[in-house]
Amino acid sequence: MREQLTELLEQGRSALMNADSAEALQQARVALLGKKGSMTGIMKGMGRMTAEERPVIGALANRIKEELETLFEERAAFIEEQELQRRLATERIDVTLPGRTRFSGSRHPVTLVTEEICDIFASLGFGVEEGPEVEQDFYNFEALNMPKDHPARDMQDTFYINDDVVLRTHTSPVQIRAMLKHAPPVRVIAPGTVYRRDSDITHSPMFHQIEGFLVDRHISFGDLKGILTTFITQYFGKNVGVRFRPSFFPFTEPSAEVDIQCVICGGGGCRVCKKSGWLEILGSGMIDPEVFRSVNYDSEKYSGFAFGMGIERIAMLKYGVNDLRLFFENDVRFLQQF
Ligand code: 2NL
Repeated sequence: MREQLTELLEQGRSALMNADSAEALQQARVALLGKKGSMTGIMKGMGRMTAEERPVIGALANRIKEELETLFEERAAFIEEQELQRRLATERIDVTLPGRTRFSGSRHPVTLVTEEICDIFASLGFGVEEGPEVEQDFYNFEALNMPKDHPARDMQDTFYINDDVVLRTHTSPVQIRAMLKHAPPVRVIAPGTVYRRDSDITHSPMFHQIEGFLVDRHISFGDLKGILTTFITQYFGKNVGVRFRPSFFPFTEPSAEVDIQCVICGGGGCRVCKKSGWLEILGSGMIDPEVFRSVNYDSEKYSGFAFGMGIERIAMLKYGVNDLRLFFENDVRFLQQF
């Protein structure tokens, strides 16, 4: 066995030293020292040895094993170094190559306008609130002075989930929830996605709105005009003309629609303003006492105003977009411009 072991050392040394790749070296190591390798084969003979011989041969086998392991490590380091030198000699990095262009995303114009408008109202002390898009009849209609037989609840306009659940048709239900949550004084702005059964060139079944309201003691129509005029001059510029026109909403009395001087023609009359010189951008009014009754606000003690606007419409005016459908097609050539 002694001879077998020294023979193994010699064979092993030349096998390891002749290996010229990491794979060949690993194979040689397994053949020598692996579970089914030569060393294991030789050691099976240990059983036939005398008690005196066994420790001597055992010690020799261990030394040879260590020697082979050391040879393996040295050869592995050598092969690795050789491979590194080969790559350094043959590979080149061309530092003049142009970098890879990455496309960075940009915010959707509807998101941009929503953020800008919320920022202005936040600076006026309004808190931003959100709520569910699938809404109960009570919050979307009933609490807003639109009882079951009200024409605005027509199946023509509303997506019904069932008799009592709808896709919200405006963000007013968020405000009803805010009133039920907070006692006056309170001012809240509610941006979000809304749904109506309407689809043609100028109507999308899914669009976006911002509504807001303010309730406190002694709030008058003058406060409504002041806050909305401040918002408009901040958003469209301080020289833009503003006018308030009488209107009607079930949830406000009195109500007013708000126009700005046409941002396209400056008031002279063009296609966008249909020759009138004015563009409608907001609906508003003093909150109806019926709404206060639904949310347990005391209308003897408190008054307030509310308003709403369509975001896509504002975005079209602000950025000169002439087709509503561009907002929903998500063509990057359109979106990249913002
Ligand atoms: C429009 C008109 C408006 C409101 C929305 C409102 C909400 C509550 C109570 C009273 Cl909780 N009013 N919202 C009031 C007037 C007009 O929106 O043209 N929107 C696009």
